[in-house]
Amino acid sequence: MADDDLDLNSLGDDDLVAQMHDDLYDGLKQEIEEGVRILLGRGWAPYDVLTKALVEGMRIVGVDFRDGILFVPEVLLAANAMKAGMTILRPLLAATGAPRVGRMVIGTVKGDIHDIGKNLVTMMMEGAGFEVVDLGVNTDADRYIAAIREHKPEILGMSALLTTTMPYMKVVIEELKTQGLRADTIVLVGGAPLNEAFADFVGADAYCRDAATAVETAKALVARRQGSALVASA
Ligand code: B1M
Repeated sequence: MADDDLDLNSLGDDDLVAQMHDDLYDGLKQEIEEGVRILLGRGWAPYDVLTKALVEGMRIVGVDFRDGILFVPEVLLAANAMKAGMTILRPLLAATGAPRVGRMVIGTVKGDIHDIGKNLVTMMMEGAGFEVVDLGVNTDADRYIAAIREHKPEILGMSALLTTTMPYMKVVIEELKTQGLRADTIVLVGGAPLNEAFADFVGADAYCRDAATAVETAKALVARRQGSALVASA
């Protein structure tokens, strides 16, 4: 047991999830790992553990960070605890046996080091059968372009969590055009401060509000492109 005072196993599902929100808030990595294992052991789907226990917990952290109740060091601990939980879930989300449907290069844009959402998108895309090349954080246009030339993905995914870094997506898309790569690359963008209007403004193909939407959008746009290619070659 990770906590001497509280046996997480003794809690019902709702209380356990509420406790996990508190533990994430307090950055208690071991407790989060234990909670994730308990929920999985009770037959919870990995996606439900992810969204109901971890993502919702991080949403609460975000509110208090915004309101000046939590500060960077505390939020970093919460992020580490969340990542520990995601590490347990990752192989389970990836092991769906889905046939390979395409490849995506993804990265958080230059100046931005938030990577939890991007990592979540990566996990879900892998689970849906996409091969994902993850460039990490603080990715400049040159690195995106080099990765596209090297890996020839159908999709480029960009993540930004800051209003100050999201405009950089336009820089990358303009560079794709300059280099003659835009027409062959589906560009998907996401991150908490974005919306559809912004995606239109920067010239992306679609805005994805969450990881599940990213998967659905990627599948639909890749299928549409493959359909057009078949028609063109007929
Ligand atoms: Co930062 N931070 N942070 N932070 N941080 C935010 C983003 C903020 C909204 C907090 C707040 O004020 N409420 C605020 C931004 C305000 C703004 O721009 N208007 C903020 C700030 C200000 C900062 C600093 C400037 C703080 C400082 O230093 N004074 C600093 C900036 C550092 C930098 O990047 N240069 C900073 C630092 C940090 C930490 C390092 C402490 C930590 C990051 C740790 C890490 O990622 N490894 C951190 C965190 C954790 C947050 C919050 C609390 C949580 C972000 C998160 O992980 N959410 C965040 C508050 C918030 O977002 N409400 C905040 C959970 C995650 C699952 O959601 O990332 O939205 P999200 O991803 C979703 C969707 O958006 C979508 O799918 C995901 C899954 O469903 N999605 C995509 C995301 N990317 C996608 C890409 C796609 C598709 C979908 O491509 C196809």
